[in-house]
Amino acid sequence: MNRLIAISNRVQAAHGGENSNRGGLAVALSAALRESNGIWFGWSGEQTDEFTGQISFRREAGVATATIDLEAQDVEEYYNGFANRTLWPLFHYRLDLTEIARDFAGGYARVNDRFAETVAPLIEPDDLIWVHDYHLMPLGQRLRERGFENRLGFFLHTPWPPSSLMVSLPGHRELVQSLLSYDVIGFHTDEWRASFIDYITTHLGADMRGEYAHFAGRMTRLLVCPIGLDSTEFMAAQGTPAARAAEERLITSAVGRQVIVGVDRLDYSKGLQERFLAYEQLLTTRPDLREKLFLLQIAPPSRGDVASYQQIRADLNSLSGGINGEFASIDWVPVRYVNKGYAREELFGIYRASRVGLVTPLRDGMNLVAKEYVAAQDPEDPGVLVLSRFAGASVQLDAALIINPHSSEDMADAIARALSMPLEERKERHAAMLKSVVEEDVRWWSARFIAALTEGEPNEDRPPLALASSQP
Ligand code: ADQ
Repeated sequence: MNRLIAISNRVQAAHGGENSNRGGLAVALSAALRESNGIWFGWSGEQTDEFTGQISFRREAGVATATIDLEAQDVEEYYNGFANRTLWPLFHYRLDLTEIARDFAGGYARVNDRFAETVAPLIEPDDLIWVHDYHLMPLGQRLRERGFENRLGFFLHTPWPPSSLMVSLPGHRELVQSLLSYDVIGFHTDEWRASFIDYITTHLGADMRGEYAHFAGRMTRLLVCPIGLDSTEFMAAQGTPAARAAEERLITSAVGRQVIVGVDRLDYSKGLQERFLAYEQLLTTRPDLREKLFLLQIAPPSRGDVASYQQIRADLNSLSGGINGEFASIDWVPVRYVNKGYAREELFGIYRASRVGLVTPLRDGMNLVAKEYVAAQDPEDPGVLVLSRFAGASVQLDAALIINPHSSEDMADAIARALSMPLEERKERHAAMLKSVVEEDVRWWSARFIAALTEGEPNEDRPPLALASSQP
């Protein structure tokens, strides 16, 4: 197999220590890279006074990494700015939180150039290059401009927004057009891919033939390829001392009460406020359930430099405080709200001890927590997953209780139903979901994407298409 060079904003090896708060990408990519003996290139997370392009090479958790430092202005404009304050909210359908600023766009272009310039000397002619996520959309084009004809793939970990939202972004045409420099673009679901196709056919005049977008003499394969869990590694936590200790600790402290668990990065896309409100609704309308359950919400802060994240933190503090103030008794706290991360084995134990897994984002590319919850259950006595229909995961995990997170009543009903679901139904639903989690795991995902990236013939061998008239 050709060597793989993965490029993403951050490089975080997948065996972080205690309290590591790793995104789904970190967990998934490390597994893919270890198998392909590749290099993972990205930002170190460190700042430097002046950009030098100096690369630090390391080996972390069996993965070769190559990282660069960025200037403070890069971090502010590209990362905190265009990535986290413009694209992230826009791609999660939150136009109300989307901040548009020319400095952000300028910083984004500059850092994508810096990435291209710095990674270029590492690239050999036969390398497959796999770029990840919304931080680095123009990188493929930047590499093409430097003469690289390698097979280039891009995977979008977030949703792709509807065209009516996308056009709110100044420079949207150039940005999307730059994506068509890749040979393969991967999406988690058909829905995100369909939105992308709608944009490129409507606004760029691209032409779809089967899975291929044809534009300006190039072809790009648009692949639906849902990311999976490293289920083998995650399920190996079963029976480890750390998993058992976490499970027992939670069960002991629950004193016979049912545990409803949520595990999320503290992010407005995850629907945490709505979740708390639904839980409040449940306690209000079902007084018989009070004292018989509690909600354990684990949500380590993320992107604390961005105001909207400070706001959500304040909102959740106030909501959880309000619910506890209203309903708690001397020996019952209805919401346990924990702002820290846990090691993978501990998370496994926490999921396993919980009768209900609440995964209720307002919008989520995939959501790996849903898959982790399923993987951690005891198949003989599994808990129930309550899952938002707006998470990409709901396509594969359709045996969950699928809810609309905007409706507190829907969600409260689903929690109540989950709590009283008969064992046979729980087992049936769980078995269907576990099959998908195990069969369509992270190895399946990366193998599918890499096969698509490897398979295609070089683009320059294809007859150029006369699309000039359909260009904007
Ligand atoms: P994220 O938005 O980060 O990823 P998600 O898929 O839910 O979301 O992954 C979160 C990961 O972080 C999970 O593996 C989870 O276990 C871990 N995590 C969360 N809270 C934790 C805690 N308290 N302690 C330890 N670990 C914790 C983006 C997209 C998603 C997409 C992934 C992968 O937004 O939609 O599923 O990329 O493509």
